Amino acid sequence: MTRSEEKPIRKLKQLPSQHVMAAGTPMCAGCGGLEGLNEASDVLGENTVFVNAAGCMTLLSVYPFTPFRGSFFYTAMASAPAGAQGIRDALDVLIAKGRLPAADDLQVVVLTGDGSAYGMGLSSTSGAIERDLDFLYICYDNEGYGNTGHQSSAATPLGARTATDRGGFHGRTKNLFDIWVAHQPSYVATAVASEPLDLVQKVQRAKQLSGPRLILMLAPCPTGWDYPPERSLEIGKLAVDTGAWPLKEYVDGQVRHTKLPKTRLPVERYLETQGRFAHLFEPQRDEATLRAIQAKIDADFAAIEGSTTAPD
Ligand SMILES: Cc1ncc(C[n+]2csc(CCOP(=O)(O)OP(=O)(O)O)c2C)c(N)n1
Ligand code: SF4
Repeated sequence: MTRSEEKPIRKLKQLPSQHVMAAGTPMCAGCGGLEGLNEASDVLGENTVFVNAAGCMTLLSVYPFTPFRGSFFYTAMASAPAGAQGIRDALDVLIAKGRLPAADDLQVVVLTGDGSAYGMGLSSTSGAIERDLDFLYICYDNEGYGNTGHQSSAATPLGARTATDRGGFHGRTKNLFDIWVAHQPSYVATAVASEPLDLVQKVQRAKQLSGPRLILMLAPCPTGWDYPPERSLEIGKLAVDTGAWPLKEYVDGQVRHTKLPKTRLPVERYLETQGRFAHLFEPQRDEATLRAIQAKIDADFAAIEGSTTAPD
């Protein structure tokens, strides 16, 4: 279902010249998740209530300080979509009783890391989608339990060193995009802050729809991924250009790729930028793992060419 129409964002110049969120947060310098949230909140605007589960972004809004102009509601790690249900229901009741003008309605936006989105909160998310809850879920995916020291999560990629997999993660990485698509929600998209126009266009599309919607945002994380903070945007771009993070969206039952690399770079160009993959190169190359990472991307792209819609 579609909500009110806004002028489509075709250029970044259409966004406010200053971020809607205030500066000076306690997040790490160079946090890719924070940059993505800044871009998203410029589109969402002030009439937003963020429903957060414990993670790095919880520290954004610690009483009496907040960078948000709207509201922020903190829940337990497994329960953010249930918290969103309560808020959505309360808003609907107030509007139905005439105690809140419809024009003052709020977008209910769940904001969590991948630890919640892929794991601890997945049951709550699945139930919310099944109930057709009208909410947007923004997951900033730093591919680990960042706030507690970057333990492996269900989003951790093959070969990445984490606090719990010192020799590199060799489990199975969940595909959250496909898990959401299997629920047939209104909208699902991947994004990354280093592709800002693609990100804001997706947030705008999601904002104009109702029902369950996901923006799954890769969040380059200098602290957990072990690289200098000034490289976050470059690393986000390499994730897209090597195919490690394909940019796509699901809407009306179709998956569409919004930006395919013109010439896909070898994934090593992305891996070698981050200390979490250094053991794949030194003291000697781990050819088996490097080949497996590249083979997975090649297979994904072969499937893209075979079965999904390419960008306009
Ligand atoms: C039930 C529960 N278990 C563990 C914790 C401790 N904890 C707080 S933040 C966090 C990490 C969350 O990881 P993620 O969702 O990926 O977000 P990030 O920290 O990366 O932002 C954990 C495990 C908690 N708050 N609640
Ligand atoms: S640990 Fe990573 S995700 Fe968390 S605030 Fe720092 S850079 Fe951002």
